[in-house]
Parts: sequence; C-alpha cells; structure tokens
Amino acid sequence: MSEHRTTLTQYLLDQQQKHGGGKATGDFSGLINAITTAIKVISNQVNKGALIGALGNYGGGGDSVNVQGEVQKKLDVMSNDAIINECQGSGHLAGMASEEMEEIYSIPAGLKRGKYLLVFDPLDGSSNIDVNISVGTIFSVLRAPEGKENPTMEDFLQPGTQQVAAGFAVYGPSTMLVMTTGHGVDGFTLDRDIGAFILTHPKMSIPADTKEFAINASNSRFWEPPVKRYVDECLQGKTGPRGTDFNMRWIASMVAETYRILTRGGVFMYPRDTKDPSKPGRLRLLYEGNPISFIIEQAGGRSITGTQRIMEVEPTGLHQRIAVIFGSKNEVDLIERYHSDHAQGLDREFKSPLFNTRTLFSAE
Ligand code: AFP
Repeated sequence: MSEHRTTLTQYLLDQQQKHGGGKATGDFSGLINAITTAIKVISNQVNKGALIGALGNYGGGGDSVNVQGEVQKKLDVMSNDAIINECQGSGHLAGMASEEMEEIYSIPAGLKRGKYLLVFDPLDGSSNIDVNISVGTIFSVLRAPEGKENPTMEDFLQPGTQQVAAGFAVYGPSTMLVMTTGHGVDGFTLDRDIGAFILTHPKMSIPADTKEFAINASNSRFWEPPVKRYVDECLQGKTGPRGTDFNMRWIASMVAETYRILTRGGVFMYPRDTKDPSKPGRLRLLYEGNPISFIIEQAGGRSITGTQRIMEVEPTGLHQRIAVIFGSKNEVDLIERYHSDHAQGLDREFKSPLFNTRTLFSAE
C-alpha cells in the first residue's frame, strides 16, 4: 500500500480548517493554488531551458534593462508573465507588484478583485540561468485596503510584519516550494509525475548555531567594520577568537542559499557596503528581504539589516533596497552585537596592536 502523502491542496484545506477560525472563505487557498500553478509553469520553462529558447537575454539584439538597471533574461520576463497570467484572474487579488515591473500592476477591468496584494521576484538568481545553477521565485502576500477598487503604490508599502504569507520556490535538482502563513515553515517537493507539490519537509527549523557563512567576498574592500570583523574571525577559524573552523558558500542565488540554511543552518550576508553609498544594500525589501525574513523567523532564525529587524523596516518605495543578514539565531545575534559594538565605538580596542588582532582584510 502506498504510504500516506499530503498534497499541497490537502495541506491548504487542513490549514484552513486549523487556522481559519471557521470563517475561512477559501480565498487564500485559491490564491496559493494560483501562485503554485505559476510556479509549476516556471519550473517547466526553467527545466526545458535551451530546448524552448528560454536562455539568454531578453530583447533580441539590444539587451532590455529592468527597473533595477539590470539586463533582463528571457526567463525573467517569461516568469513574470506566468505569474501575472495565472494570478490576475484568480479573483483573490486587488493588485500585484514585481521586481520586473516599475509600477504596480492593476487587475484589468472586468476581472474580479480580491482581498490580497501579491508582491514577487519572479526569478531570483537569474544571472545563474545560462550556467545551469539553481534559481527561484519569491512571493509575499499582503492584505489589500478594504473597499478600494484599485490600490495605489502606497498600499503596497507595508512592513514585513504585515505579511499574510510568504514563500519561495527553488528550481534545482528538485523543484521545492517553501511557505509560511505564520504558523511555522513547511516544504514541498514537486512530483512531476502527478503535477502536484507533496509535503516532504514539514515544520522546517534552522539550527541556532552554524559553522557556515555565505557572502560575496569580492566585495570585502567595501564592507563596514562589523562585517569585516565577523568574516575575519570566521576565516581565522581555530587560530582565532571563534576557536573553530568555518566553511564558506556563495551561490549568487539567495533562494538556494536560504533553502540550504533552512536545511542545515548557516548565515547569509548581503550587507550594506561602501561600493555604492547611494544604495543601502543590493537586495530589495518588499519582494526579497521581507518574504525571506518571514520564513527565516518562522523557522526559528533571525533576519536583520545589521542593526534592525528587516520585517520592521517601514518601506518608502516599491523597489527600495535593504541590507540583508539572516540565518542561525546565535550567529546573527553575534553579527548584530558587532554592529552595536561598532556604533558605540567599543570595537576599536580589537584593532589595537595590544590585542595583536590583524584583520585579513585591509583596514579602512
Ligand atoms: P540576480 O537575480 O540579478 O541574479 O540577483 C540575485 C541576487 O539578488 C540574490 O539572489 C543573490 O544572492 C545576489 O543577488 C547575488 O549578488 P552578486 O551577483 O553580487 O553576488
């Protein structure tokens, strides 16, 4: 007899029963089904790649650039279209916003509106597509303002603590869906034979400690002192103040790093740096920082800018960037303390020759 398995559809019905307070209308479940249908479409497109002409840059001869000033990949646009097409007619949304679209997307006239807003990065890590490294989709569900036919951009500017749900897909050796509705984090694997997501990783939890960190070390000369101090100590390993060796990863695909951290712990850092002082970070708050932070916190981890909980940052723009440091709680606590020490001038003593503490990165 085949062992019992829970499909995403059954999971949503169970969650609706458990947490819907008897008043659930099925709207939320309907929205998640629409989003995950789009994710299946994207998974298929990513999986086929060159076979369907999905590789390379969008825009034929002249490369097209998105609102971020980054060259758009064909799959960026195809993934954005998949989400718009699958979700706009679901009847559960009052509007959408995407990394790939400068303005918010209003639900076309004639289509039923719903009570949620959907914010998403249709394809995260897209610089990895042509080299066949895992990429993903990130989404965040917010409440739409009641009684407002067409929400404005300002209605999307909600802090991460207001999220109803958040999730991401990783298009890797398996297509995985990871999601939270505020009651823990659950992981699903796409069974292509039946076209359904199966609950395979219930109640994902991040170990509080880790010996693995992820950061793009080519930016080290731009890092602020607390980050330099933290990474320096990790690199000193057993010979330094941490007294143990660390491992380093950098996949340049945040969803893949996030999934690894959910599975075995770790720390991901894309901190504020001096490379472009006009930008407080590389990653975007509304459709990367907030949804990933919601999942990380729900799995027992922490997610900060260095000095503040990311989910408490008051958004000021649809595409605003944010510094991102998240993962194993005790490690993120330490990084936060190093930022606090620096702000109070307490870390200067560590530079004094007395302590003979040499940084492996050139001092600023
Ligand atoms: P792309 O989607 O433009 O590839 O950016 C991916 C990303 O936002 C995040 O997923 C990675 O962790 C980070 O950028 C990689 O940044 P670097 O290319 O500077 O390492």
